[in-house]
Amino acid sequence: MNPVTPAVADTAPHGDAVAVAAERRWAIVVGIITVCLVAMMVLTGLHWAAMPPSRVETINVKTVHIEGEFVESNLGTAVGADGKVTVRLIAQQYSFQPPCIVVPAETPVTFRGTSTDAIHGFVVGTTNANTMLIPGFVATFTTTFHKPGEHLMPCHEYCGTGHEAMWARVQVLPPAEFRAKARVGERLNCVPR
Ligand SMILES: [Cu+2]
Repeated sequence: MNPVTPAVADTAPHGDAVAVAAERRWAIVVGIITVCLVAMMVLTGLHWAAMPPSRVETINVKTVHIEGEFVESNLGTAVGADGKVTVRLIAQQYSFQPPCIVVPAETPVTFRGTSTDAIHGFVVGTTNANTMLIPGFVATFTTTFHKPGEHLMPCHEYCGTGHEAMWARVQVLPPAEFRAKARVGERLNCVPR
């Protein structure tokens, strides 16, 4: 009499049942994940359809260099009479103007930017400052840099053969140091002269 045979005969159907149960559990998990993803797509789609972007600001790309807000003398960091800090910049193949941007820490900073040629974009280091720059449109957002320091600001939209060399620097200064440098009506940058 072989004692092993009945044991094998016993475990074989049992093993099948375990495998089937495990497969069923995973199928249910995958089904739940799929349903959640589709629900997210539908809900965000409906949400954005119901709430389009609140503002679209256009600009004439042919005259952006020679008149209006983005002429060269107006680029850089401006401090308004009300103390509000605005950074104006232009992206073009393959640089940002100004290539070194100076901002205060712990202060809301509004960025306004556009592109003169292709689609560009930028992200400031590991902060949440991040936008696309599209010819003919003004991109704007307001953010606060919490710590003084220096960040790299690379172009993050592939814009041509020089894309990888397209970046600027952002210097975040302690608020007092920034205020000491800033004059109302002047445009600040940290480009070495
Ligand atoms: Cu670019």
